[in-house]
Amino acid sequence: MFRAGYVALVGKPNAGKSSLVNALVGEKVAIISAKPQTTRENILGVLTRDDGQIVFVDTPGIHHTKNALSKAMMKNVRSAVSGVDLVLYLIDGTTLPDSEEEEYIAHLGENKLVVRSKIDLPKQKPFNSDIQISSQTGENLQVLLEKILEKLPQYSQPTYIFEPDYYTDKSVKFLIAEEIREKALNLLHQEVPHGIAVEIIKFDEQENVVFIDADIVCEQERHKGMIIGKGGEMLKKIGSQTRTFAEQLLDKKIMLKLFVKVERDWRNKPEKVKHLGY
Ligand SMILES: Nc1nc2c(ncn2[C@@H]2O[C@H](COP(=O)(O)OP(=O)(O)O)[C@@H](O)[C@H]2O)c(=O)[nH]1
Ligand SMILES: [Mg+2]
Repeated sequence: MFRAGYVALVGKPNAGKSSLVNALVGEKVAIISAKPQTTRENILGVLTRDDGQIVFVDTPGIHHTKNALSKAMMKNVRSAVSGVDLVLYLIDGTTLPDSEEEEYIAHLGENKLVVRSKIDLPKQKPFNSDIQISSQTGENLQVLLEKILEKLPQYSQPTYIFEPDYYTDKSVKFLIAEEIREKALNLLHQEVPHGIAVEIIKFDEQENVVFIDADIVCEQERHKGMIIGKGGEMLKKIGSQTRTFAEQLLDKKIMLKLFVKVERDWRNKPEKVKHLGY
């Protein structure tokens, strides 16, 4: 028997959704950071096995701020949840669900699994869940996959939603832009990271080398200074860490040039949010 279907991952920012998708798919489709609201749009990660195919939909976290970027992100969450076969609701095991979350979970109905995440961490809090996992150690991930498959539509023969070797709906350009954003998020401190977007402005793939130019868009002149860093050190670090990922992804030499651009208050401007792809 073959099973195939769509599974959305929902939960608060930082619950570990993107880490879980990457761990289950076995490829890095979504960037990870300790800063909330890292994931901005829905990302598909596809796992294909002999007995089934699971299409994971990683979503931005559920949150309540009101700028144009947040609104676009929440719209992405709602659209992911409607029309999937199963929802995984993730809760960081070191926290307790609040009343809004409880209500949201109840409202999801039958086709859901409540997943306690990060069980490798000490100081776990008591709450009910269907399964407990750690993306870091891999604990219970195989059991989770079995539980997911059980809940997906059945077919008498292999019925693929996507080609078996396909693992994400995102382009190489998107994955590299996101990698730049992840490196910036993880290397920069303070208030800068939330206001960052990355736009690939040149992607020229030759036989042995790929030339990539990208803009890191920030909201203020002083943020620009922080992203560039003293003597260009910060920008250099972001670039070299991204290059390692891109070279593995494309199996070619990467010539990466990063620029920093100020777009005042872009997160409050719907047209800018849209232009930047969110
Ligand atoms: N210890 C531990 N940390 C985790 C685990 N899963 C995710 N994290 C961390 O939690 C933070 C948020 O993870 P992320 O996957 O980006 O969460 P998302 O916002 O729900 O997508 C990151 O710092 C991750 O490294 C886990 O299983 N164990
Ligand atoms: Mg995420």
